[in-house]
Amino acid sequence: MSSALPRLGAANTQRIASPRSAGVLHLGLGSFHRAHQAVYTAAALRTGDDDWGIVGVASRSRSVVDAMRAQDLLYTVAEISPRGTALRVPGAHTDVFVAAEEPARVAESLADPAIRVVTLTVTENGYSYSPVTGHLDLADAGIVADLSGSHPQTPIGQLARGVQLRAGRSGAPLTILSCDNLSENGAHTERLVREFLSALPGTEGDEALAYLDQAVAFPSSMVDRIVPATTAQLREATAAQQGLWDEVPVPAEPFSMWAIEDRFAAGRPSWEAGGAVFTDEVGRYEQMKVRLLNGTHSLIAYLGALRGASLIAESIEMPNIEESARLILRREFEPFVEAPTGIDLRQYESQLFDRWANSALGHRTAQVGTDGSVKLGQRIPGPALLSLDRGEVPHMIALTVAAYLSCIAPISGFDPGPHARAMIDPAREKLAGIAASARNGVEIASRVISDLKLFGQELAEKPVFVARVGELIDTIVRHGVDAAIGDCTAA
Ligand code: CS2
Repeated sequence: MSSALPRLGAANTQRIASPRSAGVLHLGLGSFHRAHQAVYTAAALRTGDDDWGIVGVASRSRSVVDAMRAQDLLYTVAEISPRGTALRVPGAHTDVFVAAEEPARVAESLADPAIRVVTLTVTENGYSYSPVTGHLDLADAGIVADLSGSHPQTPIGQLARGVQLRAGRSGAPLTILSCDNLSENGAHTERLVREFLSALPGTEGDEALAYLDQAVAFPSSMVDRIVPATTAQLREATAAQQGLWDEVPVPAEPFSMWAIEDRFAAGRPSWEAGGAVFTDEVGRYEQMKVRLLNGTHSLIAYLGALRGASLIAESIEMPNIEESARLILRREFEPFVEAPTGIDLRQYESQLFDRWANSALGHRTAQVGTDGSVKLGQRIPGPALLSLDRGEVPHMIALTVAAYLSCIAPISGFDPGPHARAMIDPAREKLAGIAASARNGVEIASRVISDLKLFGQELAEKPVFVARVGELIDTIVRHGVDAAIGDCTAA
């Protein structure tokens, strides 16, 4: 029905920006990028710096690229709150393409001197690093292939190959800006690109490594906006509100934050026009966000999924999950977070509860629970170790890990329910194999945390933590998730 409406396009839409040319190459054309950096870039372009348009690269999927091409590169951001939905069309892109279809084009674009900033949103799982060591995973099939071939598929391979080409051509300065939820994401990305170049045979990577030393900056940034996956229902609602058919609208909460280290090698868009903060305190912003928001989000997702909640908003409405979220924040995260100047942590936390409770947004527990084997490694070991060093057991963090393992690697005979089964995880098969042969939760926890070192070497060596996780898995299996929550809230 709605597809009979005119298609969204340049002739029938008010857009925020109309770039003249591109200055940014973006890897990862997913919903998050389109509702976050693209909106800030549109605001920057609007100030008159119109040569900072974005070339957006999707890794494999055609759907967004095809739809954007059919819509003059436009799409709608639907800002959804219980009070209503506001629609905006950023219009920051000058081109989009699929890397897998035009394999040489990523490096070619990166080598184009007009491109001065490369941004990335490829998720925690897109960096091909080992959660155990934090280093590039040289055994990863994608990295092995990218090291030997010239058409890389992994983001790190793409960056490294593009940097090689740029180094050999113009050698023009460049900034590579990670926008993923990794702590110290700038330094992390730089290290992985360098490790890739160093792993190339002979002296093949040397010129690029010298170019990185001289002309490439990797600032860190903290990004924040809750962006669920698009649904058919959102397409219909957007069409009804707008009178135009948009195949790829993006849902987002009204809140948005971007804190960036102001260390750019060749200029940057004035993202502050969209509200971005340039600061020397990105580390504090990252820590605050990755622990308080993301760490607690994981707890809410896994506990909620086990209780049958499809949405984050449904989960946080359950009184014992809300209490768990309050306790993990107060006792296990907040003591180890230094607030950035001007931010009141209690106010930030109270805003988090409002954001999680945004029921109109439709953010799913399965989405937040996806990729836990990589995400939890960013969110949990740091604060868990700090508590343990003080002689305190971080019960709520242990509960998060126990709930995660119960969702992804359920012991035989335990059904974690449909929302847990819908979570995608690169380690699912390996963890399920461990669970299938384990006798109880204590054994699962010990094999995953201590032997496999899924959350790093240091946590692997904390038997008190491992035992607590194991005990909680057994409680979840024998007495249900509410009993495990009760056990931790009373602790
Ligand atoms: C979430 C994040 O999926 C997840 O793990 O915690 O995507 C979260 O919604 C964003 O980081 C918010 O900025």
